[in-house]
Amino acid sequence: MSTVGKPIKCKAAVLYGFNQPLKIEEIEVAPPKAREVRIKICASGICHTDDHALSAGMASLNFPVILGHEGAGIVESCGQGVTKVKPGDHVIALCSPMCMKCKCCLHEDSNFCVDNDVGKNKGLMLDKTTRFSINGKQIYNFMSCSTFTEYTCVDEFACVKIDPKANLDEVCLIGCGFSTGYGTVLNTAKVKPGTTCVVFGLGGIGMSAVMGCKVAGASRIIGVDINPTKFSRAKELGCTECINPNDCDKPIHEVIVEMTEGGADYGFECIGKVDVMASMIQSTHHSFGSANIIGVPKSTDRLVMDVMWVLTGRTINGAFLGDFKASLDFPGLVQDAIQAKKFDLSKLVTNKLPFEKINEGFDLMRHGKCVRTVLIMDKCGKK
Ligand code: PAD
Ligand code: ZN
Repeated sequence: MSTVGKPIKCKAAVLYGFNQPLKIEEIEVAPPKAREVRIKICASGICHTDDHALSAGMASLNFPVILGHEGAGIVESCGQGVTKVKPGDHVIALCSPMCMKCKCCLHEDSNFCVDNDVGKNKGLMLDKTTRFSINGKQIYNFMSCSTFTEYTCVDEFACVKIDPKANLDEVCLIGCGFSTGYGTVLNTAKVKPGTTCVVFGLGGIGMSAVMGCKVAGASRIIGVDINPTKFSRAKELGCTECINPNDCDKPIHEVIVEMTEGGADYGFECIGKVDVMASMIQSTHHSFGSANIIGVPKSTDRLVMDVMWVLTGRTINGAFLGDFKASLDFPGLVQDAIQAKKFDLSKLVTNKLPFEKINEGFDLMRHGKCVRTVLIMDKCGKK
C-alpha cells in the first residue's frame, strides 16, 4: 500500500536529554510539504559529532531530538515543486546543505550556507517546524537531516542524488566523516606530493585524512593516537609510522619536530581537544607548516595560542566538511569511490550493527573499539 501523502509510523532513536541513552521509539513522520523530500534511511554512520551533541558539547540543542547526520537512503516521496530528486532515487542526506543563493554558497571557497543549522542547532526545517512527532509532540531534527530513524524528511536542498550502484552502507560515510577528513587534506590544506603529514587522532575522521594524504602523494604520513589498537588499520590505509604520545618522554610536538627535522609540512587535528590542537600546530614547520583543525571542541573550550606560531609564517586553517560543497561534490566523490576506486570506504567501516543496537554503537566509539560503526536500518534491496 502506498505511503505517499500519508504519515509513516517507524522506529527512530530519540534523545530526551543530555547524557541519556538513545531510546528507540515509534514515531510519526509527516508527509513532505512543498520542496521537501521524505527518505527511507538505509544506513547511517555514528560520528563523534553525534556524541558531542549527546554529551552537552554543543551550546544548545532542543529536545526531544533525533540525532544522526551521516546517512544514505532511498527517496520515498517528494512534496510539490521538488525537481532535484524523485521517488526511488538513492540519496545522501546533507548535514551541510547549500541554498546556492547566499553569499557563502556563491563564494568559490565556502561551503557554509547561511541556512545550515551548524552551531545554531535550531533543529527545524526551513519553515521552522519539523515532520517528526511522538504522540502528537514535535521532535526536533539535527543538522538539517536526522538520520537515526527509519524515515526522515528533509528540505530538498538537504539531500543529493547519487549513483544507485553505490553501497549505501559505505557511501553514507561521504555524508560526513570521510568527506571531512579526506577533503581537509585535498581541498583545504592542498597537500603536495612528496611531503610529510602528521595526523592526530585515528578515528573515522583521522583515518579518512590519512587516506587523503595517501591520495595526495605524501611520502611520509605520521599517525598519532593514544589508542595503539588503531595503528595497524592506519598503516594499512597509508600511515608510514604511528606514535602513541603516552610512550614518549617529551611532549609529542617536540618528538614530531625532531623526527621531521624542523616540523611536518602539514598537520591535522582530528580529535576535538584544544591541547592537542596546540600540539598539532607546533608539530608543523614554524615557517611553512600548514596546521589544519578538524576536531570540534566543547563550545566553552578556548584555544590559547602564542602569536609567534603564525608570525613566523605557519598557517592555521579550519574546515567544515572538508570544504566540500556537498550538493555539488558528493555525487563525484561517490564515483571516485565506486568507479575510479581512488579510496576504499569499506576499510573505514569496521562494525555494522542493526539500528536497534545504536547505544552499543556509541559505546564502541567511546571505548575506541571501532573506526566507524554503521547502523543498518534496512537492507534496501541488498541481500
Ligand atoms: P573518533 O572518536 O572516532 O576518533 C577520535 C580518535 O582520537 C580516537 O582514535 C582516540 O583514541 C583519539 N584520541 C583521543 N584523545 C587523544 C589524544 N589526547 N591524543 C591522541 N589521540 C587521541 O572521532 P571522529 O573521528 O568521529 O571525530 C573526530 C573529531 O572530528 C570530533 O571532534 C568530531 O566532532 C570532529 C568532526 N568535525 C567535522 C568538521 O566538519 N570539522 C565533521 C565531523 C566530525
Ligand atoms: Zn559528522
